[in-house]
Amino acid sequence: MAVKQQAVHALKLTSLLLALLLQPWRTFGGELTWDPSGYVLYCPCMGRFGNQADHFLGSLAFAKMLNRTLAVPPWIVYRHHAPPYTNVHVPYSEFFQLEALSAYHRVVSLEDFMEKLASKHWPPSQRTAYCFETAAQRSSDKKSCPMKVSRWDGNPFGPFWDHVGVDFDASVLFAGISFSAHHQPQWMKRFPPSQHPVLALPGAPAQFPVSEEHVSLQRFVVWSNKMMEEGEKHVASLLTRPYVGIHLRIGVDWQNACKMLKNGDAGPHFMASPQCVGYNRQKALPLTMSMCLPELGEIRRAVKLWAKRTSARSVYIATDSESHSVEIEKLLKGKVKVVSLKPDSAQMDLYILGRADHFIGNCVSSFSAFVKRERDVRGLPSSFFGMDKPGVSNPKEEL
Ligand SMILES: Nc1nc2c(ncn2[C@@H]2O[C@H](COP(=O)(O)OP(=O)(O)O)[C@@H](O)[C@H]2O)c(=O)[nH]1
Ligand SMILES: *[C@@H]1O[C@H](CO)[C@@H](O)[C@H](O)[C@H]1NC(C)=O
Ligand SMILES: [Mg+2]
Repeated sequence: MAVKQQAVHALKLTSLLLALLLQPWRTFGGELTWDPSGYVLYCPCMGRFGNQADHFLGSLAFAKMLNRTLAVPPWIVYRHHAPPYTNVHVPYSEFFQLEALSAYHRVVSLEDFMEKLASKHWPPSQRTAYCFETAAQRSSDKKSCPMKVSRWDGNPFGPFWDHVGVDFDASVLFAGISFSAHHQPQWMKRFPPSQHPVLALPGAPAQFPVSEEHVSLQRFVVWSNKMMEEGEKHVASLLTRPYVGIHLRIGVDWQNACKMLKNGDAGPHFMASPQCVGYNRQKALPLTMSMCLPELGEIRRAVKLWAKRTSARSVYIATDSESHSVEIEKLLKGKVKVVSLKPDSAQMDLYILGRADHFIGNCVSSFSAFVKRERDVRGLPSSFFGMDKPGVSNPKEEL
């Protein structure tokens, strides 16, 4: 035990040292120095956690492509149904290790950027926003980037920049350029860091869902020690291995979303679905209703199959609404412990699903996609409702 702990310590120390060495602009006192290659700032203003995480991976790649330090934004958590009934801005490092990102590229938390660098190097009155001409169409003068307003009511844009303490003084518009690697030279030419040190954007410089080439960046997203400790405590006290983790994305908003598929208004590429039907549009597998919105019958079928295949001793249910735990318990004849924690923070569900011996996710959900990517990094098996083998259609039952 002591030896193991020492090893863990040594590992932590090594990674800390590595992180420090990989950040030459960060002195050993922890003081930040200005990066002459510039910064990328953005608001994770689209969607909830899963969407923000997809966007984060693309933004990380974008910053690296431009050789700019990424100012890592806090996560926006919407708390409209529980106190404090407003958006909460949770620092990246609450959930994940900021240092672990440094193995890929230079980062600083947006909070540190503001606190330690902005007053000197990006002072008020010199804060320029950058956006697509089309985005500026949303503003009243059609020439300003919509940093704090949106078509709707300004949420989450305004609260985000207010939280960070930023007002924008000017806008630079662009067009005919995209965030893909293809346009790297244009970005460098158009926005040299000497003249445009801080590229502050209204949204993530990335695609949703995450593009295929950036999926593997998930390996740099490492849970914080606090999350790991708490998560392991839950796993140890609630669950017996092997356990199957399932993600039920079945709430009202999802039922409405999946109606688009039912009505034929959505093709096989629908939200996070490339993760299971394949990224190639021409070759994409069919996306069935039971993959989008599994009915109780499909939930039972898949849980029974994987509980049997893995000789599961427990099942962990993460859900956006109902857990169906009574039905699942009955299905497994009381021999398998069925647990649904319904944690206050959705990230705890993600953690526990990530550590399961088998995971059954929802192909269309970016919340499930986070878990799937993390498990792929660790070589752990996953399947989806309606698709037992990722990338292979189930034998026909419906369409
Ligand atoms: N705790 C918990 N929250 C969930 C679960 N499924 C969905 N949610 C909530 O619903 C949100 C869904 O939005 P998002 O993360 O963008 O994923 P997507 O809409 O499924 O692609 C999550 O961020 C959570 O806040 C779940 O299994 N457990
Ligand atoms: C990238 O940025 C770093 C940090 O500012 C700098 O040292 C390095 O020379 C830059 N690389 C290139 C190719 O410009
Ligand atoms: Mg969503």
